Amino acid sequence: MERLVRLTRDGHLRLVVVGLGYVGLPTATLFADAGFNVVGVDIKPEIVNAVNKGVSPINEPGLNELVLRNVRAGRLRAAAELGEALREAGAVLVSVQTPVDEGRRPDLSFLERALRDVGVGLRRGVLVVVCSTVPPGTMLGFVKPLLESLSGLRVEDDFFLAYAPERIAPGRALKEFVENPRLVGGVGPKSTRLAAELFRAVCREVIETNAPVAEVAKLAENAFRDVNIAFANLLALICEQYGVDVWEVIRLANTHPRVSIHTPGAGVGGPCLTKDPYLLIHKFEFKHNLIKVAREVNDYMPEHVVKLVTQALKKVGKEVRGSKVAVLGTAYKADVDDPRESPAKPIIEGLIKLGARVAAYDPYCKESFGAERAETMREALRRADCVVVVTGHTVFKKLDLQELKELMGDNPIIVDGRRVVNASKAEKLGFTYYGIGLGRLGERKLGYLRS
Ligand code: SAJ
Repeated sequence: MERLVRLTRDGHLRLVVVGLGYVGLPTATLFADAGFNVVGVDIKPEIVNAVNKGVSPINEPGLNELVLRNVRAGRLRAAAELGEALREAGAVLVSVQTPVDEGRRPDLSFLERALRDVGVGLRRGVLVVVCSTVPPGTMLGFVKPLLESLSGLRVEDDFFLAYAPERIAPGRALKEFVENPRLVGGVGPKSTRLAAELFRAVCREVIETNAPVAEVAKLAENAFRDVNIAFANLLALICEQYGVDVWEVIRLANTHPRVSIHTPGAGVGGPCLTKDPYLLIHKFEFKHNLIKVAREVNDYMPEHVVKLVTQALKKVGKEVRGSKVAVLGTAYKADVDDPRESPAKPIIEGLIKLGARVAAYDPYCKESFGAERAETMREALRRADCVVVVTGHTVFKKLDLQELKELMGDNPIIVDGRRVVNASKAEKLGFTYYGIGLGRLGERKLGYLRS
């Protein structure tokens, strides 16, 4: 044990990272950059080939340079199979996806597959760390017995096992990996100590706990954020009904020292917030399940955007069927290229289903979810009846309304899912403007005050 701690501290431990996705590749690369010899394993040959050429297959600021530097220095390489790398490894970090299935139940098949490979080749003294987000009870109830039965070894006596959930947001992954405190929960004290030592090599702060607590804490973070966004979205719907601007309401409410309301929008996307709340509650039976309702509120927002488009077109005497709708943004959040679980998908599909001709433009993301993909913003906007802002990319905050007006068709409409457009300026220029949390600008519905 002490020898392992020393090896870890000195960066002499050989590492294997299983899964080279949005989390695994930054993990492998940052450990390589800290001086460890790292082999990243992925079942996708295109990922393995790219990494071995020194190229990052994902678009994460700073990652490409870091991959190239460490591949060139011989500290980082990728492999399609675990076999040989595992024989030399002192620690294995598992970072594969843990999605939910159609019934929103955890799908641990990717994790199981990775762990089976690890389990059959596991040697004495090796540290296994699960970084994937997992449902409560997974480490003790699933991972530990699986590895013990496949290897014939006993945890804490023969090998070490810990849970160290990732907490990095795409777009800021490298910085957050280093700067965000890392939770490390072993299945026993030796495992916790060894895993904490390993992460101290890269992370500024490591917080030691146990695996069951770390499992729930990780899920609590994302469920907390999802519930908060749902509150903001619900408030937006309430404000639309009363004809007041939710942004103004939030700005004022947030001047209270104990209030900090999140930002409402066209929907909540990404691979984490859309499923982690379900991982947290999948075995929790409770009639008043706030976390589940919050998910439903957030999932409703794309449908609401489609309703606003329909309403706006009707207002100017047009039908959705046959109208051209330009969707700005297919990435799941601002300034990233990642389309996973993006609210743009249900919005585009909903509009197509109603017969709209949909053109999608995103400066970073290639996905168009069945819409016609426009290469330029001008192409998307040309003779469009309605433009819908779905993703809050910084470039969309600088839309030239005059140019928009010239490009679009008669009676142009803006449906602003991220409130990036100056509403009164748009109305002055002759747009019909609808915004999330505002509804139709100028349409004040304060009748309730008189009743
Ligand atoms: N969103 C809103 N309103 C807001 C904030 C976000 O509508 O006020 C939307 C975004 O547009 C996006 C979605 O929510 O569609 C999710 O974006 P996000 O920035 O909240 O989170 P992710 O999914 O990129 O990353 C989250 C982060 N978790 C927390 O902030 C608690 C990140 O730290 C985690 O590492 C990541 O999940 C993960 O992998 O679990």
